[in-house]
Amino acid sequence: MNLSHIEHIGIAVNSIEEAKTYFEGVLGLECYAVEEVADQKVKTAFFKIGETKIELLEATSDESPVAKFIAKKGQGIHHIAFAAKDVNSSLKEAGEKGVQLIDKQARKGAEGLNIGFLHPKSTFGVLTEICGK
Ligand code: CMX
Repeated sequence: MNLSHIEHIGIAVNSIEEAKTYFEGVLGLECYAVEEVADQKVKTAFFKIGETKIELLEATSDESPVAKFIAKKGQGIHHIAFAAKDVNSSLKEAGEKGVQLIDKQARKGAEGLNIGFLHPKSTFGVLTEICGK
């Protein structure tokens, strides 16, 4: 699939403001962007460490996948995102290899990146995002 690195780890939280006290105040990571992704019904906050980002996810609606996740499992790691050179061809390859796709085609996510998800039922319980420019 031509993946280069872990682009980000998504963490579902009840409140970005509350969670910042740990990620900024204790870990010392700087929040460099806060962005609402209406399509995904989430507000996001980004922190960078090396090549990898931490993406805090706060639901903006009860219908948000993040609200459903927290209701079921509580706060915690929601997804892992891998950087790909070409998101659409990576999704196609995963589908051809039998992985259940949530997205057959990339859509626009936070930071203007192309994103597509693989279903956790076929990725050993880890919601997996493929993302790239
Ligand atoms: N990680 C692992 N498992 C998950 C999961 C997650 N993040 N979210 C849901 N599941 C599991 C549930 O626990 C449930 O398992 P069981 O059947 O064993 O109980 C199953 O998947 C179905 O869950 P559900 O609550 O009924 O939710 P849906 O089927 O309606 O949706 C999913 C699940 C993954 C298809 C949906 O959340 C989705 O499309 N996610 C991709 C988009 C997304 O998460 N966007 C937010 C982040 C966007 C961003 O980073 O910008």
